[in-house]
Amino acid sequence: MKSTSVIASAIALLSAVTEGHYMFQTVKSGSQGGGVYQFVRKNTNHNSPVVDLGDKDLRCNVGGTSGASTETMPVAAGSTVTFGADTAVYHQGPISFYMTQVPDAKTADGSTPWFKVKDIGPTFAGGQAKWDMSKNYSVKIPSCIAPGDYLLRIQQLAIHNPGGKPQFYISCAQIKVSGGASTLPKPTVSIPGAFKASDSGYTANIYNNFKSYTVPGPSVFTC
Ligand SMILES: *[C@@H]1O[C@H](CO)[C@@H](O)[C@H](O)[C@H]1NC(C)=O
Ligand SMILES: [Cu+2]
Repeated sequence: MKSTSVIASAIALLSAVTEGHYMFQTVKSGSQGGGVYQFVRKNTNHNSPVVDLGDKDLRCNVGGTSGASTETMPVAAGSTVTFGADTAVYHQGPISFYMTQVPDAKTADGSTPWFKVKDIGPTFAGGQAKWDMSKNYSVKIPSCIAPGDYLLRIQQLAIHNPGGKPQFYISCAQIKVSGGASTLPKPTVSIPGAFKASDSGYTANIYNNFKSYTVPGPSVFTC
């Protein structure tokens, strides 16, 4: 039918123009940081999302397997790091922060064990879910972890389209933690591997009787 093909081509056009997405480009901590892709590895996919649960690009996005041209930002353990995106997040879904300790943040490929530092899920009030859809998201670097190089990873999991595949929007920052202590963070997970197609927070339908939500991945490590 004619109307169907008109709709189909309209949808094709729409998905073509909406391919680029909000990208986390900056990190800041106190007076440190702020430059676009100074301390954050640059993706090469305009954040057209990663959707395959077995994809190594779930670690630091397409183009982010190393960071030779990315600087490493000094951060004291216990301080706050804020990511900034070029435009505010506009697909509903949770935000999570992960870290992995590495010998050298510039060359690390993200194959080392990751621990989760923070989740930002929805809040529920009056039967309505509210998602934090912002340009900036902050995380506190745990005060008890060992000093050294880490990748600090932000992940926004867009679940706005139940029935379609959830979409991962990711960036990794390179940081060098000073101070701290010697607590070994746990639990750790590998990426890919940490997210399963059967996770309730992956399959959730946010439009249908949506009253509670569990962010996918391991539990959050606290000191
Ligand atoms: C918030 O994000 C913007 C980019 O959208 C960035 O320029 C700014 O530095 C960020 N603020 C902080 C505190 O990181
Ligand atoms: Cu989109």
